[in-house]
Amino acid sequence: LDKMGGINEQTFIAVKPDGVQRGLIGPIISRFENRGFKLVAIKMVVASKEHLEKHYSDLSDKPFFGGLVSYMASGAICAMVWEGRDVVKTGRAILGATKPSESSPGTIRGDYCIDVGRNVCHGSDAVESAQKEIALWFDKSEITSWKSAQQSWIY
Ligand code: RTP
Repeated sequence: LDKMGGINEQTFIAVKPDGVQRGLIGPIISRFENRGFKLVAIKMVVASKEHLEKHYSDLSDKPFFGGLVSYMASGAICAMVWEGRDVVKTGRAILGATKPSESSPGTIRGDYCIDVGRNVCHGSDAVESAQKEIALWFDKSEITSWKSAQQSWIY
């Protein structure tokens, strides 16, 4: 087995407007950094409703869709791309279950929120959706390629 296999997998992680307002960008970044993942893109964005309707197009028939889009458009979001082996799946585990009442203590949602409509963070749910979301939120030129000096200690 190639020891470096899959280490270029990427996921889209966002700190939602409530997370930004509550000062949780730092703690959220720390959890991904501490795990050993590599931050390859980051920016603050106030997204338009049109952009968010595209981002959440799979949820357009849900009763909470309008409220979700308004909440996400209500302030600045910290948009990021994180890289590393199994980062999509592990990223979801770091975030915790969508419903805070089901997210374990030790996860971001399990430690920082109560309400599903104010659940502080987003993470792509599959490798294919990650690729779509990264392309929606970032231009290729905004995604860096750099070699972590710690890499040989992580893999
Ligand atoms: P996310 O996309 O934000 O990482 O969340 P997710 O995949 O874990 O959950 P998903 O089912 O895709 O829902 C997206 C976001 O919609 C909001 N939501 N509100 N009011 C409700 O019942 C409800 N259900 C979901 C949450 O903010 C959820 O993260």
